[in-house]
Amino acid sequence: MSIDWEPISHITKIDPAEELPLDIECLRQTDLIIVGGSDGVTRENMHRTIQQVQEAAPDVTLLQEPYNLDHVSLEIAGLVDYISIPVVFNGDRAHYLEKHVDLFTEVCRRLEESPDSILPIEDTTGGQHADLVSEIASIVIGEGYVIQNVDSTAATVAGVGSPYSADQVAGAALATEALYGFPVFYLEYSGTYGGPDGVSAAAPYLDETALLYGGGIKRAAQTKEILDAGADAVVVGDCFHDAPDRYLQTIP
Ligand code: 1GP
Repeated sequence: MSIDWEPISHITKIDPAEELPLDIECLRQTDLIIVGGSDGVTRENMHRTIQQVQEAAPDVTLLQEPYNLDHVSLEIAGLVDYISIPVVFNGDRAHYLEKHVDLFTEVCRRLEESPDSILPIEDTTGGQHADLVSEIASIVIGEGYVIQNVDSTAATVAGVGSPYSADQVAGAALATEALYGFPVFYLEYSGTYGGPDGVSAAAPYLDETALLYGGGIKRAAQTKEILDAGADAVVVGDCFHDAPDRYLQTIP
């Protein structure tokens, strides 16, 4: 099964290291929820947050965005619909290629020990790797990711030195779909509103791949501006944690 992006225009990103608002039933009004963060996230706060969110909005598609393999467990994976892995194009090498080779090397190691030790996949095949691989591929999603706010924690953690130009954003978008085949391209301005220019640059180069914009969305007019520029969905993070009333206004 893959995500049907057609009805999805508003995504809420929840940081497990931050407090949840007192009332989180408003999450039933968003179209998709991502739980993840790059600072202060532990397996415990990840698990707790995912449990609370899943109970509050059981019908909303739920993605876990782990920062490293410590955040992945059978219990957590059993509560979410997908595990999404950011591939930060403008991050440093340690957070791009090496990180993913390390991550999947560890997945292979654990699968050799016991196929269901890390992901909720059923080994009904006596350890036929081809079937295990296809089950893993149905759970794990790759996200082509560009971080444009170099002052954000996400940029620091991923070793992002400078933002991409509009031409580079377009190239990264095209590579995401045409080369990597990831279902998501995520333009990330975490903590600051970046405006529609990057979205306008990327949108013509994406067809099957969903174009997500995140960063500084606090008003309905910003959601509209980003969607009008060609994004499939806006991602709202800080506003959900800091101002739940205003957050509701960001939902189209
Ligand atoms: C962060 O892109 C998301 O990963 C959302 O950004 O927190 O600024 O809303 P904000």
